[in-house]
Amino acid sequence: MNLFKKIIGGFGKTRGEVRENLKQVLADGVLDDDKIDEMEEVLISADLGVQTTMELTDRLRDMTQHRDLLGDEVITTMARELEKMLSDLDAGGDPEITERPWVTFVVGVNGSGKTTTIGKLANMFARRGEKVLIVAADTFRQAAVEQIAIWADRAGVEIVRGKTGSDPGAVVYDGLSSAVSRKVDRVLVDTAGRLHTKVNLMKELEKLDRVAKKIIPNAPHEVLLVIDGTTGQNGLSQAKAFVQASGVNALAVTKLDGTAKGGVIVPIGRELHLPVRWIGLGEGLDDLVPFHPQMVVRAVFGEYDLERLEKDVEEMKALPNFADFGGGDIS
Ligand SMILES: Nc1nc2c(ncn2[C@@H]2O[C@H](COP(=O)(O)OP(=O)(O)OP(=O)(O)O)[C@@H](O)[C@H]2O)c(=O)[nH]1
Ligand SMILES: [Mg+2]
Repeated sequence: MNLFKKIIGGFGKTRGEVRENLKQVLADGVLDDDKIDEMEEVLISADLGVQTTMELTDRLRDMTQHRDLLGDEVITTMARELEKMLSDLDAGGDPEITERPWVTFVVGVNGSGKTTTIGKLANMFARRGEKVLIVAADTFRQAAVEQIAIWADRAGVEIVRGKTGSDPGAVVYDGLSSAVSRKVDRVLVDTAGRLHTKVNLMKELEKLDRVAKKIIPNAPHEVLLVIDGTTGQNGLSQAKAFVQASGVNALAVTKLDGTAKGGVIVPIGRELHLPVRWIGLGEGLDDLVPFHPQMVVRAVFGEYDLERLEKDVEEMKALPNFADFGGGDIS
């Protein structure tokens, strides 16, 4: 499916709420200070963040000094300004791999979507033809190893696991040793959910780091913090604390499909000063896409008739020569 269409669909809840509310605010007359105040409320309730919202509405206020802005034009102008404000954010997706095996630790608070994200990443890398190994270092929870094994199976990749209750350090040691001998391209290490306030558990991450370096001196190449996008501003402050307490150097934000507050991706991107590599837009194997700030802004604020888009795509798929297009990017 087309990436952009996927993002439009994934941000459907946020988009529905934000566009509908903005349209109500802007229903009649030119943009004035009262309307700008109401717009602020809409944007803040979509979790765009106070700072970004204020910067954005200041720009709109400046513009109204020079000319009248009306209805949809306000939304389009605002979206364009927001795109500009986000243009300095790092692009998402995969960093350039400078070594193989490339080791990624996946960390975060309980239930944020670590295991699911690993499944989706493993699938994506495997489809690209890379040799992927999952290391199941979440030995804490009973069902955790079985859960990650199911994802490994779905993605068709190999897994190294330890018994429930066994030492995660030992699993990482075995996993990375095996990755080296099997000459894999990627290692994805699943870790137990933890709060940044739990000193012992944070120390455990440091230990995993030390163990990994014994086998591969540059490992982990990436420490990916998975943030639950439905937890809004709370999730953001939690993430800040997590980043300070550990060696996180990349972010993934999940469950953006399940919330009307998907605007949170903006303050996460701007305030954590780390690249948002991936966004999760569903529970399926394919529901992970690279973060592209401009695409997200357009998906939330742009004018699209999704139903119409779907229908057209279905009709095109039914055409006899559709296979010639490879069934790919048509929308
Ligand atoms: N809608 C939606 N659900 C998601 C997404 N990512 C994960 N989930 C769901 O969130 C729940 C928790 O996901 P897990 O991957 O088990 O989270 P975790 O961080 O590994 O959890 P712990 O190992 O217990 O800390 C599951 O029900 C997932 O299906 C997403 O992008 N969208
Ligand atoms: Mg998990």
